[in-house]
Amino acid sequence: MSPAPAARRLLATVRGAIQPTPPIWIMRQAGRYLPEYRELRSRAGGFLELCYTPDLATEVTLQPVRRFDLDAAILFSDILVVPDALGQEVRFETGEGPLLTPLSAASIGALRPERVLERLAPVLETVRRVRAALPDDKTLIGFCGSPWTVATYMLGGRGSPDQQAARLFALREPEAFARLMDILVDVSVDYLVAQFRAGADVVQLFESWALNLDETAFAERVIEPNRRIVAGVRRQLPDAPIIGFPRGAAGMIAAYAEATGVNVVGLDYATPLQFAAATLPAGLGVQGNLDPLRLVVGGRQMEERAREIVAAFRGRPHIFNLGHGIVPETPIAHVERLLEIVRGG
Ligand code: 1CP
Repeated sequence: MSPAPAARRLLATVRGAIQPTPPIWIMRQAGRYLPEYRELRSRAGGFLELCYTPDLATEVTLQPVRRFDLDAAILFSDILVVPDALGQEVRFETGEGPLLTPLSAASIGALRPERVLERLAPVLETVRRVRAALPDDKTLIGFCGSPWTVATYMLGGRGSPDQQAARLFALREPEAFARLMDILVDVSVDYLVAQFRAGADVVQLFESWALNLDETAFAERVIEPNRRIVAGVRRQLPDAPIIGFPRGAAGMIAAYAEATGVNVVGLDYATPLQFAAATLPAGLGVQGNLDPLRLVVGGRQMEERAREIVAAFRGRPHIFNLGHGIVPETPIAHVERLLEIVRGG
């Protein structure tokens, strides 16, 4: 883990500082809305090759920070490099999103957790190169997918609106499911510790599919595995700063924050501001939560809501962000305007 110069505003906020204006990064900030990303992507071959080529992945990580002077870089990679490194077949088809050969109870035993760090060595090399190239005042965010979210792809074979394949598997095959979650918890701990050691300042746990779960399932599949990851990382790196993003946690958000011990909880855009302010403990940091489509439309629809979000979280550690990933149609000028607003314009 790098030292924490006071000048790394975003890192200081994760550690509990309250800033005059919130630091900002943008979920999925490196991506197809940027012409420089599209240009490099067209030369790179496949998406996984891009993730596993440190030169190119470093360049793509730095692009949005350079263009917008954001407060943080986020490692350019994907949550599905972990199943790929475990030996499951993962493909990214243009326009289709990720496609995996779905696991069965029997094929879980064929996963190869002992090889994960070796296979993810190029990603860790990207972390080192980004940290070396990044200005000292910028925070570097590493990440992994949380076990339930990664498992929904491993079991369903693709993203799905209701995660039905994984939800049925977890109920029908509780032992095999628990084995899969144990594997994902263990490799995630090792992978995140390795990212910190390579130069990440903060890591984010992406639980993008925390929705559609009853409270029992949420406690077992979301809270408990994320808690184990946070505890496992901190056994090796006691003060490791961690952001948790349980998208769709709704009424379970305070329970998630308390039980996992994350420093900052990421709020999706459906989370009401006053509900978050009232239910989350006073000193806990929050991140979010502008609807990405307001950034597509811009103008009053974006500006008024952005100001409401800033106002609602004044007085607690707050990192400004979208409430989910930026979409490819987003005009660059709207991102520039959002930064002016968040920085007091
Ligand atoms: O061809 C392309 O350019 C592919 C588009 C793309 C990109 C740019 C994918 C495929 N992944 C990424 C990069 C990525 N993914 C980052 C890079 C860093 C940054 O933010 O700039 C990160 C953090 C992710 C994380 C990720 N991947 C999540 C969690 C965040 C979220 O949006 O909920 C998820 C769910 C994925 C899976 C995935 N990978 C790619 C796509 C299109 C998807 C979503 C598929 C689906 O809807 O199910």
